[in-house]
Amino acid sequence: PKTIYLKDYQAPEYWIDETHLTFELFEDHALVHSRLNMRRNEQGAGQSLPPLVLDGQLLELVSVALDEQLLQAGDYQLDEDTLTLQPAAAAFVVAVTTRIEPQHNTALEGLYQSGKMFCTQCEAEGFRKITYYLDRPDVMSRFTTTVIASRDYPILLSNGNPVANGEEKGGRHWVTWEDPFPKPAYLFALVAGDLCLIQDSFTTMSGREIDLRIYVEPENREQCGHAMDSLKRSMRWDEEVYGREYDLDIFMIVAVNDFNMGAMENKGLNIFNSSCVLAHPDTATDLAFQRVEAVVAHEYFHNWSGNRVTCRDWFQLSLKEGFTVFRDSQFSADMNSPTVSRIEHVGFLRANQFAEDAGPMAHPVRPDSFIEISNFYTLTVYEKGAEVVRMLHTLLGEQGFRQGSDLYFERHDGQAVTCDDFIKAMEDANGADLGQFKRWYSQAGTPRLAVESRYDAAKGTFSLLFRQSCPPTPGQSEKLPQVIPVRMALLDREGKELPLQFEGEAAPVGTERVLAVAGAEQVFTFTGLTEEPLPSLLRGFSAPVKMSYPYSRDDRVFLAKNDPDGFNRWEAGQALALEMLQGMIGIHQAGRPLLLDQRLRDVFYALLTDRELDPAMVAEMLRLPSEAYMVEVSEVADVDAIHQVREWVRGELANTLADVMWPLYRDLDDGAAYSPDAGSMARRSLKNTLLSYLMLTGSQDAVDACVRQYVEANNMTDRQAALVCLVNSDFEKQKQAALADFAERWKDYPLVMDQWFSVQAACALPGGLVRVEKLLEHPAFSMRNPNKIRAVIGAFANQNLVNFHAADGAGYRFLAERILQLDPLNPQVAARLLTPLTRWRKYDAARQELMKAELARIMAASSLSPDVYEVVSKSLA
Ligand code: B3K
Ligand code: ZN
Repeated sequence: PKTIYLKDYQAPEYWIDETHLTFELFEDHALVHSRLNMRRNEQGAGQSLPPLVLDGQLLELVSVALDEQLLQAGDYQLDEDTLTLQPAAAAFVVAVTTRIEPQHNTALEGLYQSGKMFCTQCEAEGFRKITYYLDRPDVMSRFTTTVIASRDYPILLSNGNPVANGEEKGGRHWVTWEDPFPKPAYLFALVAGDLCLIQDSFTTMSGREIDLRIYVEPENREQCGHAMDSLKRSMRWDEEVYGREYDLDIFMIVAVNDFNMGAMENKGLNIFNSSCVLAHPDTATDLAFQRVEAVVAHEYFHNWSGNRVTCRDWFQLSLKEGFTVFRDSQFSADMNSPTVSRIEHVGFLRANQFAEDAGPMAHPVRPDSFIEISNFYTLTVYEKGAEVVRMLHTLLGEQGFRQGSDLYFERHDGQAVTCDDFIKAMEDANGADLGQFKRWYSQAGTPRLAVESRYDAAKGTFSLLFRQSCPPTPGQSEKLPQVIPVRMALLDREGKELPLQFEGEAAPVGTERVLAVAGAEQVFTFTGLTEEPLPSLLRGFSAPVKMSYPYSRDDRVFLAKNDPDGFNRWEAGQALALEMLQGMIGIHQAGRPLLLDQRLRDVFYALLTDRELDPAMVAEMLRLPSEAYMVEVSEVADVDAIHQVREWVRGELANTLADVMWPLYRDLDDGAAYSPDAGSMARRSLKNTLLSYLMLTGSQDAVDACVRQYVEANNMTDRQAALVCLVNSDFEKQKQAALADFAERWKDYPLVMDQWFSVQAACALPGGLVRVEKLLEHPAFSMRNPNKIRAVIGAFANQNLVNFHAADGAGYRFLAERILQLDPLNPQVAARLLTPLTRWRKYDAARQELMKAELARIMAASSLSPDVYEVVSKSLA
């Protein structure tokens, strides 16, 4: 496999002005006829015409013609990944027919069959599995697509608007679609199937009426309301917040069961994993509802940040992904509680992206090189990329950021551009210099920010001293300082924010500031302080860094109770719990008895007894730091100790606070009719958090309440929460009854069965591997369906840390075997499953050896995909 470098980028030799495609779909194959109107790229053109090198993979070439002349074998060159022709003029027409077999496409890239429907997935380089093409994002073309299929596929879709249709002999029919917007091939889409339509409409800000369509298999008809509603809210939001209006007359979403990721933003025809479209209170949890809302918004927002303005090359992926994740997180914050939504994002980022940054696959937001681009749809490109855009928003302010995004869209509409172009628009619109800020795109690794303070009572000054550094990552041993925005306030003894006045300022300005820390060391001094303040730093997690400040435990307790900034209240509670847990892990490892610091219990008591607080926020604060995050912050992670100590603390809290938890649980468990609004979701969230604590008391009352909640629930959130508690308990009889009932009730609902699988695969009780191997035998499991693989194998390897990391290495061996089995079928999903094995440096010497041995075993297998090869070889390097 070959490494591709950003520094080698060259503009294409040819453009494709028009792309005419005709698909003939049959039961055992498909014929793809393309007609490409091509033109030499004049930029840098010399005298002679260079050869035209088209990308193509796994294609059977049927015929190729140049300017209507059929070519003979000697007239072109055919290699494994390319078709090379020699044009004779600067403008010409290429016509190619290829034969493909969507029925046998298990990689789910290109044109494939999912159940009984045909669909496509082209990003990043899937279009070359459909026909020979210049499959790169900077080649943008106007597409006209005709789909011909049997009447068994009544719905035939592609990008743009339908312009013609008709009948053919033999019960076949056709539809022609025309997309007026030039686009790269990765945004091409086609769907054929027997689908039912859910239709609605949206009037844009300029008064245009858009036809909104969701296509699903008939049995899912009742589960589309939430996606449609989310779509309409996204469209309105993008108009209001970014001034972006939808451009085509139709917007379509299609749900498919077999899909490698969440969804895909194809122009005018988004194709979704059914898990990100379908949602009904009986079958989907509140979290699933929120995910549908976020993914629908994300794909819709791509219409501007991705489609109208796209990427020049795949190294720029974060240009569209980081920006679009930022946009969808702003949207989710506006639709739900902003603080809780930020807490969830940050928790996810710190447990997962920080681990990626610390591992062998660490790479900058804009990578310098890759072997397989599919491996770079990462948390770094998406989530850290979104944090980088968020920092720009923080530094430039709401208005400055909007001016920058307006300029970006206006300047680059219809173009394929780079991250530098994005930054340039932000600079030009604000008269700002973001030269140093741009290091966020080129340097990998999570920066450390060590903060100290000094109070001078005589002068009334308070100084904050910042020191930043960033650990080495593969290929980058030295790092330069980055611009780190620190949103902060100073609090007095009551927790009130003090007026902020820098040394040299005439008067205080506001009570919250953003400090732009740019140097390796930098001091900020505030004046006019008559007592020593307590700083509230990095509010809202204003930069993706690991910050430290020498807070005492009492400071943290104070902040957890009093910081006016909700995010930092949560953060203080988490830091307090984390510090205690880490101390106790040492004690546990030394074989000494555990004792709980009463200050954590006191914070919990305050949360449980203050009925004024937002229940969603209380639920977040009652949650201890996740095991994954505790692994991430460990020098050497002892997963058994992490699990045992964390569960012990949860048990202690439950036992000593059961008296206040019970009345609150009963209050919240009020039998109210189901409602999907944010307030009701918040109450369910707190209720179910309490249930999971109460179950740890092991009392009969608790298991009775849990069983009753399971049986009487009028929604999936409550039912699934009760199931999770039972599965993780020792109440064998009740557990088996609930599992059996659940499977019987939902056996015809694949997405609900995914939940049934993952609840069990993630269960930390002993014997996890045996249970998981049994799940693989279940008739509802399939190695061909990515959702099932994630629900069983993914949940086991990523969430079930004690069982996956069993000391005998059986969990590692199991995962390696599944990866080797999956790689020939679906390399993208196989490569993703490797993630937990890439983290071997986090564990003790014995486990490191076992994990590396499995990686080496995979490496030794013959004919690995480039996807798996890249991750394994980099992990062993
Ligand atoms: N842009 C797609 C990702 C495609 C990944 C293919 N390997 C989904 C999204 O980010 O919206
Ligand atoms: Zn995206």
